[in-house]
Amino acid sequence: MERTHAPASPAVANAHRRTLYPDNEPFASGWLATGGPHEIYYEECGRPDGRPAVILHGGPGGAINPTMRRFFDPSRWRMALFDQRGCGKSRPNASLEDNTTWALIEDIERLREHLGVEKWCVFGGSWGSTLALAYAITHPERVSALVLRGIFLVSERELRWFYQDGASMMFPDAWARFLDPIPEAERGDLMGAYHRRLTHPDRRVQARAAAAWSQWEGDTISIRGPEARPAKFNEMDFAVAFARIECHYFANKGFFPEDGWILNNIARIQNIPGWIVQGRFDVVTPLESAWKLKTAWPRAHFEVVWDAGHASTEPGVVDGLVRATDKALAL
Ligand code: STX
Repeated sequence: MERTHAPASPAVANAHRRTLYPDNEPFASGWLATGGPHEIYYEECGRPDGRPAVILHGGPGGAINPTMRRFFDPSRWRMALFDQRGCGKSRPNASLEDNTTWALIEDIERLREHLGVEKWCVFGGSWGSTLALAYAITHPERVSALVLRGIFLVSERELRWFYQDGASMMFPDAWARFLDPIPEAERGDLMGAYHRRLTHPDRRVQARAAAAWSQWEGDTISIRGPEARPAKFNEMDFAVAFARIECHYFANKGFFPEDGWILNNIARIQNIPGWIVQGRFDVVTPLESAWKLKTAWPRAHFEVVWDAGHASTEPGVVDGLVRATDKALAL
């Protein structure tokens, strides 16, 4: 196993770390029809004749943002980014209709065909890693490499850790805010209690639950803790789509046919080159899942960042991911 060097302080470590590529603007964007109720917003960034990559955001329900264009060298890659069903600029907003992992995988294929790409590097963190793995397992011939961060397998164990009992012990302050909208009598099944509220016909009930749900994730995402909650988790439009879609997917256990489906089918991606970058102190998607993945997929490079939590912008995580996308160019 590779570890990033652990010097006396993050400041010393950061002096040796790669940083994001410069900000860049899409050279194309649009909405892709799905044949059903959803239209998918996508962007193409970098170089039109560059090496193809697709960037999958987290959540689910999290949406793309301009920082996500900066993990690949824009002078060498052709990046495709899209907002998954119901979130970001995809339409209709916050819709749970026909919104499943398998529908998202079909959207990736639809976008690939629309862009005339044969095979691409698939990049994703957190839920983006889940979706990348599920896509690669179902369409291995379309994947040239996988670059993954904050590995999330949507197992019952991970969901219980983050939404019922586990992470609560490390963030009792943030956890108290997560519990607040739910009466004591319903706290034995927080996922169920939140699901009822997030699918409630009264938008005010949805909004209150969505704010608390989203803030819980924002408070736990960075190694710097609740004080570093990113501003978007406080924005109501973001929070409602994020919370409704996440809870819908997790109440349905990711729509996987069985717990452990990704690891049970890992043989399908044995020959795909991969990079896994994982924060040691990731509380949202603890290291155990990345460890299980790299054990089952020995071909993948595995890097644990000693001073990082879950966020893609933790300096050591950026460093690992940027080095990985550079290496993927040499394939
Ligand atoms: N959700 C994990 C996840 O995929 C349980 C995720 N966490 N935060 C994000 O995604 C965003 C950064 C996209 C908001």
